[in-house]
Amino acid sequence: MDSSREAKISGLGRSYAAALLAGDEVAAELVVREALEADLSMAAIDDDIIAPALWLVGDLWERGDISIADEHLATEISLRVLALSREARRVSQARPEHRVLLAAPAAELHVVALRMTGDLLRDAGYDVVMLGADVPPPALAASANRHRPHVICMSSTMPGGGDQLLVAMHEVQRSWPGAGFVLGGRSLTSRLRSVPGIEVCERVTDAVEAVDALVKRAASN
Ligand code: B12
Repeated sequence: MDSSREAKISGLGRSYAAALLAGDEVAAELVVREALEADLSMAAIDDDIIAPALWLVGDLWERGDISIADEHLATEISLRVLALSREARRVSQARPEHRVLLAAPAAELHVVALRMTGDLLRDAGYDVVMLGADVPPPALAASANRHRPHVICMSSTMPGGGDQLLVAMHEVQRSWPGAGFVLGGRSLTSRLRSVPGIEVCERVTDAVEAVDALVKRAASN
């Protein structure tokens, strides 16, 4: 193993042990999420991060430095983190099987946020189809019918763009009703925020989570 990877794992291991000793489940979960993002396998997380932290907890308990309740809490946190990280792994492994189509509606030329979103989704493993700026509703509907995306992301900046999005989504639903929608941009109105099957994002950072949520919801229907 190269030394930077080794240093990364031992740093994560120390942070995970500290989280267990502090009884901080959220911090423990964040460490494991960071490990997953660093592409560590579940086996490496189990063997090199979680197990050593629990061994340390056991040693401290034996020496009387922490109580049996502290040891139980550390174990409970680890069991919960294991379940959550396996679910996160399952979701990320399923992403390449899901297609996301991205487009800006008719007359909309602002596409920087849309491109950022496409890159983030691609990096997260989704199969991305980028249509870009100024896509009229019939063309978007035809493309959705052809590419059969699970989710369509759209961005709208110009005034009146919210209505353009509603027209576009309506047209898509007639030819490809299976898609969920993730929307962003400064022209979005509160009307759009309350429509079921639509996720509205303030920031591109929220896109992967929003797409994951729609994919998960579709799978459970
Ligand atoms: C670059 C730019 C352009 C470029 C766009 C090039 C391109 N390829 O995208 C060009 C030159 C084409 C352009 C044209 C125009 N523009 Co312009 N443009 C801008 C500028 C400077 C930056 C926009 C940008 O890229 N921002 C960066 C991105 C990352 O941020 P964002 O879009 O705000 O997105 C954030 C969130 O909303 C969210 N988000 C947005 N979309 C999505 C989508 C998803 C799926 C998700 C998850 C999240 C998400 O995530 C981002 C943050 O993380 C803005 C200034 C500004 N204040 O925004 C003006 C601005 C948007 N433009 C403006 C105007 C007026 C115009 C023109 C009418 C100018 C003209 N007279 O021709 C035309 C209209 C073109 C059209 N029909 O669309 C106004 C809009 C005012 C308004 N809303 O009423 C602005 C605000 C400038 C201003 N202060 O007047 N523009």
